[in-house]
Amino acid sequence: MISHKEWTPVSERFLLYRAPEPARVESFADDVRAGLTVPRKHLPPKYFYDSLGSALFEAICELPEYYLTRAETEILERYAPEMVASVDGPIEIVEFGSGSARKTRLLLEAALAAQGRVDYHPIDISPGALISSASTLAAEYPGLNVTAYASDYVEVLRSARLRTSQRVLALFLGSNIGNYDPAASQRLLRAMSESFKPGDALLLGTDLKKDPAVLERAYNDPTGVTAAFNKNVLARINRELGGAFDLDAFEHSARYDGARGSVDSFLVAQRGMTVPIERLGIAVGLTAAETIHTESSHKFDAADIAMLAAASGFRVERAWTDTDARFAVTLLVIV
Ligand code: AVJ
Repeated sequence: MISHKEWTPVSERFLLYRAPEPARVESFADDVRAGLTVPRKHLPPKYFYDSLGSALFEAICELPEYYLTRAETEILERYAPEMVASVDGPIEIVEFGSGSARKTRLLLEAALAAQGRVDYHPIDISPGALISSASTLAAEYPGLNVTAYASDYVEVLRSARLRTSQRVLALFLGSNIGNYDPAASQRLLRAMSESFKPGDALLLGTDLKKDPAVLERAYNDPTGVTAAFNKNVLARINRELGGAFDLDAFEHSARYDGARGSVDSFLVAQRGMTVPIERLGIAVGLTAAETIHTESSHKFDAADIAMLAAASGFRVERAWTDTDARFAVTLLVIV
């Protein structure tokens, strides 16, 4: 049953879907309870992105150490028209994790140049970031028709809300896929290949495997922006769930694990403590040096990408990299 309260016509060419607030608070509460009441504590990285967390991530993208965004932007600046031309149009664009949409513009402009009008469906967990970027884009490009979804990706894919009729070019940029472990990334891409049609395409942005020192530097900036981003998930538990975390009692840690191929981020308790979380009716006990795993950022090579594609209903059509081969954008087509 689709409730009309979930849809807001923000402007003439911008329609917004918002997952109901109680459901969103509930799933945050459930995931925090599930992650902090087990021996190996963990929190899902999607909860970094409230409006402060999204702003901190934007700041991360400006860090000299965090080369990912610049490398991907370089690729799109050079190849966006070629990418769009690689798919039989007319296309509509579905974007998973649109964020500030700076890179998306390059693809939207290429599609608008090719066909004049474009339906654009951004999906993002952060309503604030989504609304501000989608309304800017709708105002700026008269040929753009925006239907935005403030929701979890899988929820949108599994529901009947996302309706596409033309050839779909889906975008999953920024190495956001890196936050999923191999089994979960296969499930997510499988959900995409099953929601769209054979011949529809996905542009997948992936950070590439490289010197571990370079990878670790990207997640351990000396200005402490990444540490603040990581700790923001605890700040969110304090704000939204009545938690009592002392953020100063945690240290940010990020290490490359070569066997897993991921930079794994943790919050490390600097002393033993008991932290009540009022709205959950629990108190979380941590020992000195105990860790909370907050994020894994998987890194890829061409074989990893080919394997992921084959396991989830896609084939690799083409790939583009930046001049230093740090990052890849791969065009996958649904078979
Ligand atoms: C947005 C998930 C791609 O893993 O590189 C940046 C998030 N975390 N610095 C990443 C992030 C710490 C980022 N992704």
